[in-house]
Amino acid sequence: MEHRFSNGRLLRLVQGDITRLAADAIANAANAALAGGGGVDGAIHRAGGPAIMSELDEIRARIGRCPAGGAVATTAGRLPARFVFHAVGPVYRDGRHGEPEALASCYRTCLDLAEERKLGSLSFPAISTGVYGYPLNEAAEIAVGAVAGYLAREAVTVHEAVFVLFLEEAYEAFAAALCRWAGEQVE
Ligand code: AR6
Repeated sequence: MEHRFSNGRLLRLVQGDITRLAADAIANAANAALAGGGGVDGAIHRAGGPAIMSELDEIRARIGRCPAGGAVATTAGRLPARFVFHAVGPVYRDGRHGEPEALASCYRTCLDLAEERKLGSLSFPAISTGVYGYPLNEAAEIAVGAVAGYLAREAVTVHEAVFVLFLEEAYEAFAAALCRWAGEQVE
């Protein structure tokens, strides 16, 4: 499924493994310690190789932890991309502890990192919807709202953003959120 904005930018949804899809940058669902882990984080480090962790070691030595809502950039190693943006999603409690703002900020920070590097394409997993327990429908609404709102602006260098959803239920939730978002826009 895809949505083309009136400024020509494209938002796509794909079901699959984010490490297999080429993009200028791939977003990762990381943790505040930038220490690697399971889920999509494990898959990205496995496929990208040790160069990613050695760059994260340097970043950690410089800045310590990365707060929820933030992201840091590294090489993509062997992945079919130039950069990985390690975004730290919020751990879901009840949605009233800043989780929606932190989740939206993850996506926007990655888009800012892409803009700073003048990149054309960026792929995202469904941040926080695995181990961090964010309810899928709420997370989809926030993710689609943040990325679509960003792409709809004029003069962004990112011409294509792709949500790569591992599970069918995640794909369905994001597709429903994108339909709703598109239906609410008056172009
Ligand atoms: N490609 C795309 N999406 C994937 C892949 C893949 N290869 N593998 C899993 N997913 P999670 P979180 C989906 O748990 O909730 C890690 O240990 C998965 O189905 O990876 O943000 C980190 O180090 C789910 O929808 O990330 C942190 O400690 C989504 O990716 C913690 O987990 C996110 O699930 C972060 O938790």
